[in-house]
Amino acid sequence: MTVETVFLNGEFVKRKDAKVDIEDRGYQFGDGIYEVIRVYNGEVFTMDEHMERLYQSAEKMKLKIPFEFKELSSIVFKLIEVNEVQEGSVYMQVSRGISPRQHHFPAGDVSGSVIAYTKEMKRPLKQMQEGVTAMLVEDIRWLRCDIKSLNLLGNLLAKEEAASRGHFEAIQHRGETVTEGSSSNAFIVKDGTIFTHPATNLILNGITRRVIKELADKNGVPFVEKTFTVDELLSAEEIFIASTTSEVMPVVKVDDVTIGQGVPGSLTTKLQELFSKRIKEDCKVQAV
Ligand code: DCS
Repeated sequence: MTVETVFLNGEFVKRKDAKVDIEDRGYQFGDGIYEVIRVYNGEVFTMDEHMERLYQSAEKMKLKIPFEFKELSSIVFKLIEVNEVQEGSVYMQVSRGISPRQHHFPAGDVSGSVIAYTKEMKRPLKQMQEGVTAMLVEDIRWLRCDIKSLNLLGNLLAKEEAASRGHFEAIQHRGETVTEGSSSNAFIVKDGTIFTHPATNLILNGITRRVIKELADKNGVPFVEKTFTVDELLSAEEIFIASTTSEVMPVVKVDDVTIGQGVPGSLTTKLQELFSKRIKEDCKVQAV
């Protein structure tokens, strides 16, 4: 097996040689941003959308990414090439850099730290076919969930609570309103219409969510960005979650409540097919 190459602050190095400073603000404060990008058949899926969101997150955090869009994109392409990734993902992170620990931002000459690495990963086909279970968890996160920030403690606590009880995902809610999963967006189907939380500061506007909206619009499936309640979730005809790694993932049970017939719903299955077709078109892979 080849030794994995990673990108660290301007250099391609072997993973074992990639060392991070203890006063990196990403490490100390979670003061940074990240993206997870999917690779199918050696090709990057929705690359520009992910890169654009990274720069948008940076702007919202007043963080300067020390590379131009094109430079950073070519770093991602090079990593995939040297590590010969066929099916996998790229993780990319930018922190506010290294400076003596202090809460306020360092002076302008401190450059952001950029890291990126690749990972082999199969599509979760079995779970996509059978569906997964989820647990409802109160959303205790901050009010800027639109920023893909390294600060994920709220998400981690939610996921841990769900995972420790054997669930695939935590579906979070602020009071009566369902927001999103701990690492995914959440959708319900009601009277043949897909509902999902609008892209406000309370959720991350997922790239997968945007692809699903585009596919729904193109194929005459009603798609409405409108909040829904916990009760509406539990009485939905279908539920699915979506993310870069989970794609379109049916949820067949929430807590003790079986959703629909307890199997992936027909609209969810249709969206999975459309999504697979889109992957095939963009990355030249076989559809499932
Ligand atoms: N909401 C949250 C809180 C997320 O963390 C993610 C993805 C999404 C929604 C879905 O966004 P994408 O469709 O753009 O992936 N989280 C990434 C993560 O942390 N691991 O995998 C995906």
